Amino acid sequence: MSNQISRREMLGLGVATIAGLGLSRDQAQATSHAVAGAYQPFRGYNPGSGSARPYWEKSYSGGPIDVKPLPPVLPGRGYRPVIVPDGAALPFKIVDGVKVFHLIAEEVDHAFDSGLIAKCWGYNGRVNSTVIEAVEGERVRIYVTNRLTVATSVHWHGFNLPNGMDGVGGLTQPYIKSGETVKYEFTLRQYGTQMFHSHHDEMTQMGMGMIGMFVIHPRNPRPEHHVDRDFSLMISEWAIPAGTSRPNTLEMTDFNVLTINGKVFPSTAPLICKTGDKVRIRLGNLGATDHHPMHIHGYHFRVTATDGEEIPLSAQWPESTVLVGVGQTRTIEFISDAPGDWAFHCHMTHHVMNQMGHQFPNMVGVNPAGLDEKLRPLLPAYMTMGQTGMDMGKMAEVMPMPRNTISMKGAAGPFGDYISMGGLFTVMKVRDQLKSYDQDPGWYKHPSGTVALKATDDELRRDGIEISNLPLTGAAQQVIPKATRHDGH
Ligand SMILES: [Cu+2]
Repeated sequence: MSNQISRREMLGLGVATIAGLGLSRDQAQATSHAVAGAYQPFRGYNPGSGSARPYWEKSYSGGPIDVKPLPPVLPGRGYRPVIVPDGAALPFKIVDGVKVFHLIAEEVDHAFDSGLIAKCWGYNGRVNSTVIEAVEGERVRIYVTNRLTVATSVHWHGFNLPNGMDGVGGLTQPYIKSGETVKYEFTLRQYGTQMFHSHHDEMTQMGMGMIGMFVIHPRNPRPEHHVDRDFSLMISEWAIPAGTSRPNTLEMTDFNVLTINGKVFPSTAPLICKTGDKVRIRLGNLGATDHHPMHIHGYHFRVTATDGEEIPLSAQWPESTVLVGVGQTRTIEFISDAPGDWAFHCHMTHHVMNQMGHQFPNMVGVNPAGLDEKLRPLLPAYMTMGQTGMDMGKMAEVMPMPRNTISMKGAAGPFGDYISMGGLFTVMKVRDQLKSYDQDPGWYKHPSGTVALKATDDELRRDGIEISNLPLTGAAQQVIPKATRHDGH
């Protein structure tokens, strides 16, 4: 009995909780159908901030639907627009106090990289990188014109909205048929990083590129909402066999093109910051199958929002890798106080490869001496690959590739060596001085003595590191023929 709460105690607890929130029983039981006048902006979960919402509330759907919207806000006036590397925000106009957008679903010849162009589907001429931006409390009207040859619909992912605006083709609305224009309209009763995507034949349509970010800025930003750099990055994955130019949306596991805002490294635009900036990166994942542990070098960040909902300061996780699952958004924030060229990438090693990085026999550790010479008379372009791993960023330069194909990875780096990365990889460039955020500052110039370089003989001698007498151990002992061994055995 001592471990159980009696019914009387439970009732007492209920009354105390309701009293603590300053609500009457009637208010606490109010439903979303109650009309509540003008929309009340959310003032945050943090204690002491005069929160309009209790930490946990009965309704998690944004409260009453029938609220009077608040006036529209212009970019640069009430909010600072997000930065969309390799993309852009959708333009809007204001008609009678409503923000009006026009989304156009269409086929796009999309360049993942200068070497790979494919017929994809997207919105307003872009693939994965058209962002809709608005402000909490606004009324938005979004016309969707379908210029595809098949029906579609648009789902507003993570939104608290009337059911008939939810965009599930066949369930909450008729399809948007080819050539038709459909009108969505609702009031934004929340803020945060949300997304939108086709919700008809998802496997095909999302796989062809019909996804995007939808950023809702807070109506009354608190000081902690201010950032200097606010990046919006949408992650996706594609199966485009080498030499072809149309994504294979039937593929379920073997993706060979992994993108940030529709681009693969080295074509992903760098994230340019000044030393000391407060940086926010909004990450969304609407790929088919894979979750992506996105990792930053040189820093730890705080995860400040999940699926667009803010995390109270006391519950924020410090991390250097955040898992962005399919259908999720994660918002991370940090101060860019360490200058340099910092890698920011998915930590699944197969996700930092481009095309051509799969479907070869495993040759690691195999000595194929003479094999290439023997086979060349039969197969002039033959080259055994992978016996020392896949350190072949320059492959495109030394072997012929099918047309419309990008090499599996790699870009010329500042030291003459290739950066052996592709896919879900970008570089955050932090500089003490910047001419402009819009201009790539080039490679970082490291202060003298701060780069890992080949050790000198003097250094080795000083620290007693013997190289010439190193006994061979483990695998090296087994692989290297006896005649070449120098350890006297
Ligand atoms: Cu990944």
